[in-house]
Amino acid sequence: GSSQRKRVVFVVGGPGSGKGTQCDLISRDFEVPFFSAGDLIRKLIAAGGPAGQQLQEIILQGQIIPSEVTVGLLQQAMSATPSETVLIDGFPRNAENRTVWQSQVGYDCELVLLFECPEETMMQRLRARGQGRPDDNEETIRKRVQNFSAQMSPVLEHYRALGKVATVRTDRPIAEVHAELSALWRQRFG
Ligand code: UP5
Ligand code: MG
Repeated sequence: GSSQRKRVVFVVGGPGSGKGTQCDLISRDFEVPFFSAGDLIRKLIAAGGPAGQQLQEIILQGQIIPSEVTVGLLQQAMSATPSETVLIDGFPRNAENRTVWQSQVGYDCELVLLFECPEETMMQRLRARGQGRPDDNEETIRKRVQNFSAQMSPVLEHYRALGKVATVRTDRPIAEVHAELSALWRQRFG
């Protein structure tokens, strides 16, 4: 049923660290569905309405939208897939995200894949991306990077204490990062 417990893998890392790119590849190779919190939020905004406008303003400030909204979107997406394992890209972003997930979903993730990338590299990638995301402007990019480093530490501390964090350096060619992630995935999940 929809409340079936799943094996959840969180993929976290700064903006432009390569989360979407690598989740696509893992999803393809291991046939595991992935849900991007950011994509789900952008779809909700695109659907229109005053609530969407408020969310868009938060995103343009590089801030994190209310946890209940994001967790609701992720729950909805997860309940629609029969897969036992799911990848979640770009969540949690702060301590409150994590605790709301825990109370709303009722169980924690199994693994956190942390993408480590120098800030300057991430910013260069986002400047160069030019796929028309409204938050890819210089001012918002800077705020996204700042908020990531300011707000993720308690989340990572929590998961490190549980031995759930696997760190991957992502300032390398896409194929190299993917090879390392694939090996890690095979080792963990067969
Ligand atoms: N690229 C990727 N890998 C590369 C490599 N190894 N070498 C060279 N280039 C590489 O990659 C970014 C760019 O770099 C691309 O052009 C890619 O080709 C290239 P991508 O894979 O898109 O990186 P990703 O980490 O996914 O970057 P993204 O911009 O999506 O990260 P964000 O974390 O900023 O975006 P997200 O969509 O997750 O969130 C957006 C906003 O939504 C947040 O700022 C926040 O306001 C809001 N949000 C919430 O409030 N709550 C949430 O739970 C989630 C989001
Ligand atoms: Mg992304």
